[in-house]
Amino acid sequence: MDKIKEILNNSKSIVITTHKSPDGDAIGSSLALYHFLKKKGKEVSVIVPDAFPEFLKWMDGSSTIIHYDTNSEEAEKMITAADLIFSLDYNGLGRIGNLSNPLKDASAIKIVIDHHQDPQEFADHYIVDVECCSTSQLIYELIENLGELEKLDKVIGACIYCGIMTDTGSFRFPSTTSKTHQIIAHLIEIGVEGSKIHQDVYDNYSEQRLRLLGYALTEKMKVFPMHNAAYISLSQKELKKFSFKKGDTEGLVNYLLSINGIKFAVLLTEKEDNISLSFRSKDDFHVNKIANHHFNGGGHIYAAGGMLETTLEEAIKKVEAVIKQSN
Ligand SMILES: [Mn+2]
Repeated sequence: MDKIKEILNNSKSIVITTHKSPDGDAIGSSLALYHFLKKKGKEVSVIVPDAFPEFLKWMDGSSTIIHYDTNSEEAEKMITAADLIFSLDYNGLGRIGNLSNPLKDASAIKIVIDHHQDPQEFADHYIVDVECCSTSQLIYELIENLGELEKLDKVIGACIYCGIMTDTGSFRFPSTTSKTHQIIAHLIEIGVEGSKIHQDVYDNYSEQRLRLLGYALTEKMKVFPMHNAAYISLSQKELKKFSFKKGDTEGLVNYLLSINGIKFAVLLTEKEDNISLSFRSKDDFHVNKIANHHFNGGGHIYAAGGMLETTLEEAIKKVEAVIKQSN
């Protein structure tokens, strides 16, 4: 912490980066750190590899975020000029797409703050806690350990709340600890409106998104009670039928785990040129290794992702084979 303090004191121009398809924790932790560093008088910018969902745009500062895929020139200028770069909520350069190129070349000091397993070596300093529920909680703890909790205000608090809420499935995943609840309690004490944030994130489905959910559960869910597993697959054609927008399938895979006895859940989504897979599990069933061994991916013990460069049909076959052999 002394080292981090020293680095922060010596830095003027700071860039915060996070992973592709940024989620609530990625944007929440990035903007929380952004506002905190701004309060400390730093020049700060947040750079993301690509777009993030509409339901995160209520967060203060979200409109200042630079998107690398559509504004690489500006992003590269910031990265070259930075003396400190934070990597939040990702454990390897493979998670940030082409943004890895300018990052690799940057002369700035690099600090990773993350809760994913097996961080790769691409930074100078690591604040990694794989037991921690979210990177947003790690940002709170960073501010706490720096002895600067007095700088924590409603704006920073709302970003942290959002990150913790989304990464813990609204405070119910096993990674939710008493410390998590103590942090949330503190955020509520300083005026963060939890129920408002929950509404902003979860109660803003389009009609089409809710219909897509209904269709996926009624028509596309396959359950394997003998293997405690279930999956849903969605083709491009089906997604288009429901006017799919980024983020519309977020959380869909979790519904499968609400079936009695189901411990292993998979969502397969056909993208433009590959199949994206999302895995969830509980109890003694761990998905990070499965994602890694069979699906070119990885992640957390109970939540992971993968990618196959095959047809949707072949990907479904592979998932069924893995389901049948793994439990
Ligand atoms: Mn996270």
